[in-house]
Amino acid sequence: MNSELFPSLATLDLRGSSLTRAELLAAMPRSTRSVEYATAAVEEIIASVRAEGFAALRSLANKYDGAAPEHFRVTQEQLEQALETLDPKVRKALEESIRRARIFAQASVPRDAEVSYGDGSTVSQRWVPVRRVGLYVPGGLAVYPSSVVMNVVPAQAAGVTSIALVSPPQREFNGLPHPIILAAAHLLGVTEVYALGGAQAIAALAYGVSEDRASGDAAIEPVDVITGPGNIFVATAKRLVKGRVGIDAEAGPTEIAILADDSANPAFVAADMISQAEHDPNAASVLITPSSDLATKVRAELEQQVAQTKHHERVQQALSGAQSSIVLVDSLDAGIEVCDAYGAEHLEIHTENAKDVAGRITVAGAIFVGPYSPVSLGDYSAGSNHVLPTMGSAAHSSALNPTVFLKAIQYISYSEQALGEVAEHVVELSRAEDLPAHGDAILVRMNERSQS
Ligand code: HSO
Ligand code: ZN
Repeated sequence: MNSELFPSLATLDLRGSSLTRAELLAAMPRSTRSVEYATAAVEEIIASVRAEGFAALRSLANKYDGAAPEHFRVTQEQLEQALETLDPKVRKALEESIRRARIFAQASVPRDAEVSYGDGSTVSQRWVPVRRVGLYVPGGLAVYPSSVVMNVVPAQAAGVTSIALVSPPQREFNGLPHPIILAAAHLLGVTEVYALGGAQAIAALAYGVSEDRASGDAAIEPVDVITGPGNIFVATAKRLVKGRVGIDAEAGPTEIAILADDSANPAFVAADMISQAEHDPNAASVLITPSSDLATKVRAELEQQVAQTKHHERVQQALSGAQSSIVLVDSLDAGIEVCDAYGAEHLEIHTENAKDVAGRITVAGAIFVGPYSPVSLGDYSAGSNHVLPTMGSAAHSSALNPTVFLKAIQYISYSEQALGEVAEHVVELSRAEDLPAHGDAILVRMNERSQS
C-alpha cells in the first residue's frame, strides 16, 4: 500500500490474526471521548436549574451560548416569521423530508397484541403515547433543521400531543435559535419552542421550571421522554436524568463505517467518509475491506477530495483522529465480523450482493445498502431516521422511532371459569415460592364459586 497518500488516516491490519470478540472490540478505532469527564460539571448545572429556575437558565445561556433571549419561549409570531423568511427551495426540501419520514414512521408504529387461552381469557397489549416529550436540536458547528424533522416526526407518528422543542440560543439572532430551526418547527406544527441548549436545557425539560414573575417567563412543564443528539454535556445530562425521564439512544459524534470489496467505487467511498467527517473533528470514518487495492485507491481519492471540500480542516482532523481508520481484513466474512464488533452508527455496504451481506450484519444503527444509498441520503431525505446509536451502543439500541415515545400497557381479563381452569397452577406456584396468600387470593374466588 502506498502510505504516502493521505498518511494521516491510520491503518489497522487485521489480516492473518484471529482475535477473540473481546480482543476485536478492544482493537476497534474509537474516540477517547468519555461521558464521565463532564459528569461533575453537568451535575452542578442540573442542580442550579432545579434550585434557581429561569435565573440559572439565563446566566448559563450567557455563559455557554454567549447570549440569552428576552424570553426563552419562542412566540408564535417569531415562528411564523421564520417560516416566511425561509428560502422556498429549502422549504420544499424540508417538506419532502417530512413527507417521506412520516410515511416510514407511521408504518413503524407497532401493532397492539391480543391473545386468548380459551373461552373467557384474554391478555392484550396496547401501545399508548407518553404524555409529553422534549426534543433537543443541537446548535454547534452546523445548523440542523433536518434534526427537527427526525425528532418531531416519530413523536407525532406515535400520537404524542404535547411536544416541547429546545435548541441553543444564538448570539447573532438575539438569543433565539437559528431561524431555520424555527421554520422547520413551524412547518411541522410544533408550537412550543424554547431557546435553550446544553445540559441546562435537558435539566429544564426533565424537572420543569417554575414561572418567573420578574422576567415574565411562563412555567415549563416537565416532560416524560427526552430525545435528540447533542454534545457531550447534553449526552451526560441525558444520562443523569434518565429514570426521571426516558431517553433515546446516546448519540455522540457521528460515525460511518463502510464495508467494501473490489467492486466498490473508490470515489463514492471517499466522498461518504468525508461527508460524515465534515460534522465534527471527533467524527469517525472507518473503511473495512479485504482489498488492499481498494484501500490504496480510496486513500488517493481522499487526498484529492479532502483538499477540495469546504470544511477540509475539520475533515482532516476527523480522518486523522484515533477514531478513524482503514481496517484490512482477510475476507468479506471477516469484514462482517469486524462490522458487528464495531457496531457503527451508519454502515454502508459497497460489495457484490450488497443486500445479502447487509442481511448478515446484526449490529449497526442503520445500514445503507449498495452504492446509491449514501449516508447523506439518510441524513436528509431517505425517509429513515438520522438520530442513531453511536459508540457501539447499536449493540443494544435502535434508531429513533415511534416506540421511543410509546409505552405498552398490558391488559389481563379472565372470567370466573377461565380462572378456574388455571387456578391449581397458580396455587401450586404460590406454595413453591412460599407466598401462600397469593394462592389464597385465587382460592377465595373458587370457594365462592363452589358455594354459589
Ligand atoms: N449524520 C448526522 C445527521 C445529520 N447529517 C444532520 C446532516 N445533518 C448523524 O446521523
Ligand atoms: Zn450527517
